[in-house]
Amino acid sequence: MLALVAVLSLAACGAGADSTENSTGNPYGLIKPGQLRVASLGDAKPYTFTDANGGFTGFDVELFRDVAKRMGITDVVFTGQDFSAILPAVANGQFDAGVAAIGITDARRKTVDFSTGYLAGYLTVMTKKDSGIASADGLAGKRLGVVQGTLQEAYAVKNFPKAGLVRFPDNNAAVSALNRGSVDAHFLDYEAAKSYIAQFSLVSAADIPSFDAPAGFAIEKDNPALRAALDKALIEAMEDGTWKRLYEKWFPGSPMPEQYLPGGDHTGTPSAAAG
Ligand code: SNW
Repeated sequence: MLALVAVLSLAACGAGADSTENSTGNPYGLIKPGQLRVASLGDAKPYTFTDANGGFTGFDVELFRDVAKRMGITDVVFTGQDFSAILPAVANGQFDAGVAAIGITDARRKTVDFSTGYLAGYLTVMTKKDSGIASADGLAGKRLGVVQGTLQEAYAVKNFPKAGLVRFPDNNAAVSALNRGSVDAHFLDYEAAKSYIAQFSLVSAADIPSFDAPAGFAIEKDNPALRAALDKALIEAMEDGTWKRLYEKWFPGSPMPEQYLPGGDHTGTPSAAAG
């Protein structure tokens, strides 16, 4: 009897030690324990882009690194993809996360899960000063660039039926086409547009609210531990003012959605911010 008790307690110890090791070794089920592999974009300044040295930076990149650090992870590896490749690559487990101002929608939720939202803003129709396009109505009969797989593409298909859509793999290709006149306008995220507008003396013809699709970090489906850890860290970053500091650094002068500021309802539905 004593011997049996001894064997049982040894077995229990063994099992306990194993499961402790598993849960501390890779609690978030990452491809490589202790490392976050992220699919991102090299040309969506100031959200996610590569600097002169080829390193990834921008609001989303710095926010994600901050969130990862709160989870105890400093080894974060960003890889540039075409936008249309990011969600499929996350869905099939090639990356631990997708980070690129990716709006949370029900359609996308069919293939991936998302963290809570961390950014809500506008979709911008960007054009040349002399294009004659002064509003979304002016797009009738014009060629409009969109990046494949974006909300802009879906919005344009639905709402700009008279525009001729030209699909591009990335913003840089679309902006070159705009600058050389092979498209009349390009439809992209507001802050990225602001950056190209400053660089190439372009103008905005329309800013369309996209508050119903706040950006979130995309992760593979059915990984509640990773999702909960990202949400906890994101909410901490909002509450202690880190989100605000990064927002002011990367989007100077842009209105700030209140729910992401300290004391805000961090997981509430975003709405347009006052001034
Ligand atoms: O829906 C918006 C959100 O409100 C915020 O303004 C950040 O951008 C969005 O998530 C839309 N972003 C596009 C998309 O999700 C394009 C992303 C990209 O070009 N990187 O399709």
